[in-house]
Amino acid sequence: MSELTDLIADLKEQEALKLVEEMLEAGKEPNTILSAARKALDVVGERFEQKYYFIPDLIFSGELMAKVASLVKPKIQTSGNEKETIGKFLIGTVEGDIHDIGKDVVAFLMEMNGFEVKDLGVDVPKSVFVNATIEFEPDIIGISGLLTNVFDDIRDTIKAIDDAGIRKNCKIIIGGGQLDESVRKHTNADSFTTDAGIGVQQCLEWMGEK
Ligand code: B12
Repeated sequence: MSELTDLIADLKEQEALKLVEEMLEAGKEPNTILSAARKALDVVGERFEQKYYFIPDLIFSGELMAKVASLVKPKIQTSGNEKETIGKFLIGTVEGDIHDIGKDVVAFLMEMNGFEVKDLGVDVPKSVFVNATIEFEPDIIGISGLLTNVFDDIRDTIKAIDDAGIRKNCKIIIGGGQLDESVRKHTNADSFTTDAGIGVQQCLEWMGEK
């Protein structure tokens, strides 16, 4: 594990944020920093499962991750904000799930890569996804879900979009740390990812195909 991963996993806020600033000053890639931070949150999750960390620690780690992301974002902004809009991206965290840090990272990166983004927030009912799809007419819909017990809600959301007859003009990508190909199949999404950068590449590819 990197030093940054260790510091965040141990919830050492001041030291972690100082190190992020130093890494940015030294020219470290923003994505390297974000992925080291994400690894740390996996460790936090494991410690939570082992009952070594508790809910307040999860909350604290989430806040720390959000602070890291806000330090890193301006560096990403300077490297690609002059592009024209290349498509519309609708995103939200599925009903039953309130995790939003990963979703916010994706929304930000998509915007930086030229997408017009509409963010529906967290705990989004399927009817809200359907109505927003009708109104916003996205090229791509992103659904975030981190809890294994919301996989059926993701499937139901995608089914509702299908049933409304509005899926033919858009692709659907799902994202979250617990996802894999079997969940993609179960939910009938077009693609899945556990990594925002890969998700953005997939979306850019889709826009190239259009
Ligand atoms: C922080 C945290 C919280 C915070 C969330 C704060 C917030 N504002 O989001 C709080 C304290 C609220 C929380 C609550 C809970 N949590 Co929680 N939480 C986490 C933790 C530690 C980190 C999540 C995180 O932000 N990661 C960092 C981000 C950047 O990573 P990410 O979300 O995976 O996103 C990346 C990719 O997945 C991808 N991505 C994500 N979404 C999307 C969407 C699209 C379209 C795309 C393209 C890509 C993409 O891009 C991101 C960047 O690369 C995880 C552990 C983990 N390893 O994920 C547990 C974890 C997700 N939580 C867990 C649990 C159990 C809960 C609770 C049920 C606990 C409880 N008993 O109350 C509640 C559920 C509340 C609810 N209804 O949603 C479990 C889920 C286990 C499971 N199998 O379902 C985990 C895995 C911890 C664990 N190992 O036990 N949690």
